[in-house]
Amino acid sequence: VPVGILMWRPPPKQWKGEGTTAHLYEILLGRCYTYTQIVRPELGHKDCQKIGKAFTKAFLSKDPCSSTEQDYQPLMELTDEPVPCDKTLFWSKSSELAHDYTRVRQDMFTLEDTLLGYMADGLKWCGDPGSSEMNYHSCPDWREDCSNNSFSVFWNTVSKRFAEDACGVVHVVLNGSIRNTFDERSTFGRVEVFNLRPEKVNRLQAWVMHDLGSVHSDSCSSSSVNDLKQILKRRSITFSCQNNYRPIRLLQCVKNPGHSSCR
Ligand code: N1C
Repeated sequence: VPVGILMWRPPPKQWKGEGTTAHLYEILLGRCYTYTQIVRPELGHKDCQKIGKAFTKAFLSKDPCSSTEQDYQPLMELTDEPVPCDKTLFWSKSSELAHDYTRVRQDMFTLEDTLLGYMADGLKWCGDPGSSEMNYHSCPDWREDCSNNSFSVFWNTVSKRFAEDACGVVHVVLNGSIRNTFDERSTFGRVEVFNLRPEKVNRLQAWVMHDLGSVHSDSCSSSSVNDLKQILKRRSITFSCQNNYRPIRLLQCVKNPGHSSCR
C-alpha cells in the first residue's frame, strides 16, 4: 500500500475567521438530546443521531466558500417543528434582550428556541474539500473571505424557513439605541421580512427598545423603521410599532433596578 499517498493531505486553508468550535459534533448531539428529551419532550421522537450526521454532512469535505441552501436541505427536513401562530419572535441587534424575554415568556419562540437554532446557537463550523475533518484552525470570515460560507448560509437558510413558517401576529425586537434600528442588510431585514407569507401573517408588531441610559435613540417614528413599514405595506402585511414595550423594559430594569427610568 502506498502509505505516502494515502496519508498525505493538503494542509487546511487559512481563513480570517475563527475555526470550528472544539467538540462541535458532541455539542450538537448533546444539545439535540437536551432539546428533544428535556426542553420539549413532545419532540422526543426526533432522531438526534441522524440529525447530527445530517448537520455535519452538510459541510464536511466541501469548499466552505461555496455552501448552498441545498447542502442543508436534508438537515432541514429532519428538524421541522411547528411554532404556534402569534408566537414567533424575531430580533435584530437585540439578541440578548429577545432571548431574555422568551426565557420568561415560555410560550414565545425565537429561532434559538426551536431545535435547529438551539443546537447551532453560538457555534462555528466549516470543513475543507481536501479532508473529511472539520477545520478547527480557521473558517471563512463573512467580510474578509466569502459571504457564502457554511456558517452564514446555514443562518440564512434556517432564518428563511422560520419566517416562512410564521403565522398570525408576528413580533420583532429592534434596537433603538443604534442608528439603523431597521437594517436592510441584517438577516431580519434581508431574509425574514421578505419570507413572511402575507396569506397567513396578519401583522408584524415591532418593539423598539432603548438601552437604559443611552443618549442616542431611534424610535418607531425614525426613517429606518419607516422603511420597514413601507416594505410591509407593499407586501400587504400590517405593521404596528411600540417604543419601549413595558414587559421588556421591566426585564432591562431587573438588571439595573437603580436606573432613573426604572423608578
Ligand atoms: O442579522 P440579524 O441580527 O437581524 O439576525 C437576527 C434574525 C433573528 O430574527 C433570527 O431569527 O435572524 C435570525 N438569526 C438567528 O437566529 C441567529 N442566531 C445567531 C440570524 N442570525 C443568527 N445568529 C448569528 O448572529 C449569525 O452569525 C448572524 O450573522 C448574527 C446576526 O445578528 P444580528 O445582526 O444582531
